[in-house]
Amino acid sequence: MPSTAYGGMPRSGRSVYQGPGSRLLSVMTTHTDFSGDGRADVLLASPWGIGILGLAPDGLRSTAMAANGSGLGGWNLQTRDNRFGPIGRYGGGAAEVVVTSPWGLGILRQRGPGFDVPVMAATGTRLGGWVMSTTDNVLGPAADLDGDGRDELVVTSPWGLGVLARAGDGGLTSTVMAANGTRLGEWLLNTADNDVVLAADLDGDGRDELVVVSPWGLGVLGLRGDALTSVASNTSISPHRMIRVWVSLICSQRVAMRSHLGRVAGRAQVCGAPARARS
Ligand SMILES: [Ca+2]
Ligand SMILES: [Ca+2]
Repeated sequence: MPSTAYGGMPRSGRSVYQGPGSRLLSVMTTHTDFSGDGRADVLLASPWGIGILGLAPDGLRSTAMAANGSGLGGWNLQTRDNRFGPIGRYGGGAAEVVVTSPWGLGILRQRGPGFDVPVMAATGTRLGGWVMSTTDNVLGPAADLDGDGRDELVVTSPWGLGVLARAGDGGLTSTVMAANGTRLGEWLLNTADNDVVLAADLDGDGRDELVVVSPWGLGVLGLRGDALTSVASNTSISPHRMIRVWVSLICSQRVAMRSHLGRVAGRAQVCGAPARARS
């Protein structure tokens, strides 16, 4: 189980870590291997820029960094107004992170000691049928709903819910769209009070399901065919899996609360259970 605990300054000459203004970004998921070496990394943003820390025998070392103002494949990095997340394997390989700004959305990945943003879309762009807007879209979680080994991006807006996936041309396109008021199986979609709180493969079929909560209760949505639908839960999900999901849910909420507090005060102790349960 990867650890995201952070215990001090990286020992490189320059440091992306800038004390209380730094934000630890890689606490919401276990898939944080940005370099592709099979080991989890720590992603940080600070008033200086962004960086990735990897655990070496003598401590944490920065393996990639970029200063604010860098042009990352056309993306103007500015941690003052850039927001990061969710982290996912959108290309099916190493971890990548969605980055948003008032201008639009990109997918940021590590490239050697730096970063690039191979996918960008300005606010107002139509991705398939979904009109992407960083003004009112809520992004996440990342989930491999179709089981092809690549994560999709779940996005909600005042209109409804969409699923964005990498397209053949390398861009993003919507693979699922559902307006508020639509019945997804037995679940009545209303993004005004629905929250997608977790993605996990609850039934072990290799496809992630989405755990959705509302004032009414909790539902599980899965991609069946080309549509999201509520998954018959009690008969197909073993108690063992549900326990893992609940532990993950509780821990992800604890982590989310700390994330909203938004500060790494010298060290971060992170709940160890994965935010996305797989077995
Ligand atoms: Ca997928
Ligand atoms: Ca599944």
